[in-house]
Amino acid sequence: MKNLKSMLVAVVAVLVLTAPAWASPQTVTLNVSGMTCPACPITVKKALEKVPGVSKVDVRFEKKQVLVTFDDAKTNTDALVKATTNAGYPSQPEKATN
Ligand SMILES: [Cu+2]
Repeated sequence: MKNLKSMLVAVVAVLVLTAPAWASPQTVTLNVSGMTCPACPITVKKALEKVPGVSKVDVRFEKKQVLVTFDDAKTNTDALVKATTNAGYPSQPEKATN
């Protein structure tokens, strides 16, 4: 019985120590200087929405910015930048996340 109890304690300790950080939604602002006409944001938005983990894309065309909300367990800022770049719109994160 004593062994079982200490084993349980050990298992719980391992779970606590190795549990992955819970996924939390992150928002990043991407500066997309190539959005020069009102049709551009549609392309950028579609490219970002295709990235797994992206839950919201909010284009601020007048500021040439895109606000992207994503699950940081599934994707990251680099992947978002790549997605817009591959669509023909290189972007830069306004500030680094994590
Ligand atoms: Cu355009």
